[in-house]
Amino acid sequence: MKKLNEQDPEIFGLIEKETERQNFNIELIASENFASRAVIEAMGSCLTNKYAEGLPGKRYYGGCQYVDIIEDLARDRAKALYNADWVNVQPHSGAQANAAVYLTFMKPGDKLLGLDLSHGGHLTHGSPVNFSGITYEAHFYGVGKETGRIDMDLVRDKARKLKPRMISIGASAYTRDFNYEVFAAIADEVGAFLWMDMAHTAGLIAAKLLNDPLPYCNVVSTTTHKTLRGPRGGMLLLGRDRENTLGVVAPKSGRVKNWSELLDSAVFPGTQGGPLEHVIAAKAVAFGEALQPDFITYQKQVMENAKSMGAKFMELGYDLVSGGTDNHLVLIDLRNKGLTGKIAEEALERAEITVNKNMVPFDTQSPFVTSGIRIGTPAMTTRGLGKADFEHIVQLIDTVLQNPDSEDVQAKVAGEVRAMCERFPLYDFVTA
Ligand code: DSN
Repeated sequence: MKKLNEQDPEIFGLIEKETERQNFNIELIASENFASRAVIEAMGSCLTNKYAEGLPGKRYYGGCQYVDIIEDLARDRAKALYNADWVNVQPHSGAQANAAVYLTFMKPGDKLLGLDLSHGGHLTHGSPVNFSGITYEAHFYGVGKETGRIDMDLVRDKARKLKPRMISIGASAYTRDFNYEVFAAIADEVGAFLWMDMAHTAGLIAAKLLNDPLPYCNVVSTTTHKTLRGPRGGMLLLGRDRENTLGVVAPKSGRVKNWSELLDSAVFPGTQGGPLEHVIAAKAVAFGEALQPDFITYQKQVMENAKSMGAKFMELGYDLVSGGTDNHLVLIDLRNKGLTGKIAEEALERAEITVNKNMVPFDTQSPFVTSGIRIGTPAMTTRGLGKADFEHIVQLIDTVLQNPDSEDVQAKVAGEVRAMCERFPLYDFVTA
């Protein structure tokens, strides 16, 4: 980044600081990861200059011969990764992918049934402060108080009562797998569309370590930067097997269009303008990486690390929502430790350990304070940490949380964090 340093030392200096932060913090935000150098190089390319509204072979601009090939490669690799019938790699983010889902399957005022945000759901699944909750009539299912797991009887009862137009699955703070077969049976019974937002678990699903939603859902959306370890962005997918029981008539022509056409139009021109071809190239690179055998090894390690971390936390008396994990994260209810999520997040940050405060089911605190923290393994597993390292991290976290006001403890732990990060080098190229 020599040129950037010469031309704009202010921005360069801040990127340098952020690189340093990423290199020497223990990064445990469950939705974050470290993209490879190849992915970052593709994102930093001249493809950012190109307008390419439309799809490969059907663009509104000339000069698209190379971005067409790149976008086709991204689509083909994604299809191979998920055994999908169709994908759209243009959504700028997960929220944009989800906007296209709504535009395709719902009309304003239609009913949605999704997982409650405070039980692990996502803002775009009907929260009243999000376009999804503002535009559609959102209703929620949640987890059982005792089990911490989604209560499928509750989902069925609510679905029967409400007759929603769409049922959403997917979460940002849920530690168990989903039973898509049961969700699909409920959706079929009440005549609802079924949508899975697999943003958090896309990498684990690609590695076939979690159940596959594609055969059961009418549509699947995702981000590409979490467990999937690509660039920041979104994607939509259709499976091969799901029989679509409800037809959609295109608003203008009156012609019954197939789902892929409707979803493509919902992305562009429905909700977006020009696609980010530099990010699409980086998605293609990341999907290429995910098709390699070592990606499965990585995802297995992500899961094993999360399980070990969860077991260690429980050994130290922490209360894990649902009593453990099937995926890449643990959700800790800190009430038995007399702490809030806010206090824990801030104390850990001073010790160079990054987590996020998180609502836990049936939380008694506000979203700005919360009773929990969410901790994920994808990023530090990318750096090469294994089971024993994660158990050591739990010890460090416990040391900080036992003394959340002690600057001495935080400084001592920060020293250990730095030593650990030095053993697992990350980026030396971003500002080199
Ligand atoms: N913000 C993401 C997360 O942290 O889970 C979801 O979009």
